[in-house]
Amino acid sequence: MTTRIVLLALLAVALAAPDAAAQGSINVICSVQQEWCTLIAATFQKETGIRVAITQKGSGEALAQVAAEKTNPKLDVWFGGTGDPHLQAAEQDLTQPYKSKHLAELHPWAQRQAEMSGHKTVGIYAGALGFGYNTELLAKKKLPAPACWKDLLRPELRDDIQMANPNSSGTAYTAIATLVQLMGEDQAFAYLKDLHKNISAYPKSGVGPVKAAARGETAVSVSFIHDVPGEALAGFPVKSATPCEGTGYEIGSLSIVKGARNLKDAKTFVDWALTPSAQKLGAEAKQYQLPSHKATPVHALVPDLSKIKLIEYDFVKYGKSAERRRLIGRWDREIGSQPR
Ligand code: S7P
Repeated sequence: MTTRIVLLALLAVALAAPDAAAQGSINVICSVQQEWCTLIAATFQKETGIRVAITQKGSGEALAQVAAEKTNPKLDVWFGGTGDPHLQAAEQDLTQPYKSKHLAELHPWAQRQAEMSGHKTVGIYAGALGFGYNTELLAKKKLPAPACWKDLLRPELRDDIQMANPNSSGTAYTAIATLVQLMGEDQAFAYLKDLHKNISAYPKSGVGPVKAAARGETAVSVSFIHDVPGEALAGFPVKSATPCEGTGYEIGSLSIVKGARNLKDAKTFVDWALTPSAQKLGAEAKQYQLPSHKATPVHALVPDLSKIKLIEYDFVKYGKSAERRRLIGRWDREIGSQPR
């Protein structure tokens, strides 16, 4: 009798919590914000029984880690972060092709990302670049909200703008590539030189500037605008705007590392991450990118990309390693290393 009760109890535990009967494990590097990373790891593990070891790093740093481990890969999957570095990883043969069974269910922009890379990466979300601004600081300065790139050059914003450092941040690289596409390269660098006078800091992480704007440490940030509603929900006086001249955008991506030791489970993770139920975890973690699966519910706080003046971002050109190296090298020489 006692033995039967114990066996039934064990069966109930196994059925209720698949992670109790874990089948395998994967190592994931995650380039969205920590709350989303933690939520996907816990949910995937609960639903599949596959354990997830997750590390959060920005896009540039994640690319550097995947490249450094090329001959001895420790990571299986790279989740999120701007699309350009995922394309660069594909070009450098750091990631491997995988066609998920959900590919055809994704928005065309997400499928295009996969095609462009020989299916070594795929789009999981999209989001537009713009500004975050602290409404109270701007009111104190009697300044209107920034509406155009040129507004960031106002002398009243001296030492009151933050943009991330493109060496570590995919967000900042997207900003530089956007300005180059909008203005032409020399003019974009002249603009960045002028902007430099108003920059108080170039933080490592792409979300650093908007968090600083939310907390009143800077008046304006150059940021993905989907990072703003989460800060406002947390009670900070912060809003977003997109530039009148036009702006760039990211296709946040998902890749399997070449030589992944847990390939079967990595593929299971990719299939899972492309489903609507996994993609809606982004909004549950208060991150408001546009999900790539057509059937994922779009949260009301996700910015409507059709209302934003988006440029025809050239992902092929700006997703090339040589172009990234060249533009960041020029930024380091002409901007980042210069006194303000
Ligand atoms: O908050 C999420 C997000 O804006 O951050 C990602 C970003 O690439 C990671 O930060 P870095 O700029 O430091 O690389 C974006 O992909 C994502 O939308």
